[in-house]
Amino acid sequence: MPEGRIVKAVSGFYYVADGDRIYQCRARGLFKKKDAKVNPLVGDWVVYDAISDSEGYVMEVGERTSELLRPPIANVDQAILVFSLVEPSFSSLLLDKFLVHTEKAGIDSIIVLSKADMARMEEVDAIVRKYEGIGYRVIPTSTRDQRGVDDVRAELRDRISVFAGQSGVGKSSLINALFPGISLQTGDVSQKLGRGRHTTRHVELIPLAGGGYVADTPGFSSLEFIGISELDLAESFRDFAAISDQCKFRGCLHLSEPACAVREALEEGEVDRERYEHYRQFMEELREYQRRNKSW
Ligand SMILES: Nc1nc2c(ncn2[C@@H]2O[C@H](COP(=O)(O)OP(=O)(O)OP(=O)(O)O)[C@@H](O)[C@H]2O)c(=O)[nH]1
Ligand SMILES: [Mg+2]
Ligand SMILES: [Zn+2]
Repeated sequence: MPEGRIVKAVSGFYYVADGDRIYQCRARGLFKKKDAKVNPLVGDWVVYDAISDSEGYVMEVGERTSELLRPPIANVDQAILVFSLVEPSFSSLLLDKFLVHTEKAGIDSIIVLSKADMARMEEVDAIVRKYEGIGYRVIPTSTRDQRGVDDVRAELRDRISVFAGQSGVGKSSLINALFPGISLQTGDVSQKLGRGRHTTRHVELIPLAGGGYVADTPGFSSLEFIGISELDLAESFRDFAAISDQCKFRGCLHLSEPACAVREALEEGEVDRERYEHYRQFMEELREYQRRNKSW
């Protein structure tokens, strides 16, 4: 049976690309992988059964190299985390949370700071310095004056990249600015709420003329710590993981353990205090999530 890749999923249909053809498929039955159900995701390689030259059934989902639940996508190489500087205003809390998920998934992240045309330079520089210090590539951009657009484009070549971020930050606008051949729908930000209007409704992988794919995704603003352990959380903070081998205890969670290198670095001002506060807050949220979802 032929194989292809799911490039779009909309209300129970999976759009499977095979060469130049797209097959609108339904899933046949349930998929099992190591006794767990798997739902097909955009980005999945699948075996499908064609029933005409445009329709078929997804029969089998292939092994994944990576998977994200939010946005739901498999087999991407990197995440372009789009965070606007204004409208909606920049949230380091949400950024730190996104980074937990991409680190856990083993996906590289590039931080894009959008709407730089509306922000003060000092504010932009401070965010760039902070996250570059942790080890991320940070690119301020604007689709109004085109700054940063070439730099982002250079990062996308021959790779599969997913654009993720809140509604209204300008993910679709940026993809349009990067590739003039693509014209995705964009929407304005509600003046009253300061939020986007959820213009993009589904995840879609778009092939790039020069090689590679980009996925536009719907915006979202909350993330739960599904499938993440306390140690995963600690390890997903790159800045902590880099020095945790100097903690006295293996598996140190950097909370109240003695001789903790992360807390010492915090006192020395070498670990960012806001990052550490977010870490503690996430640990609380994670524990709360686990309490609520305990299987008795
Ligand atoms: N000032 C300014 N506005 C921008 C920029 N990029 C996008 N916008 C505006 O931001 C609004 C939201 O843009 P979208 O591209 O629809 O945002 P999105 O992230 O795709 O939103 P969802 O699809 O809802 O998740 C639109 O009004 C854009 O014109 C920018 O660089 N500068
Ligand atoms: Mg959009
Ligand atoms: Zn520690």
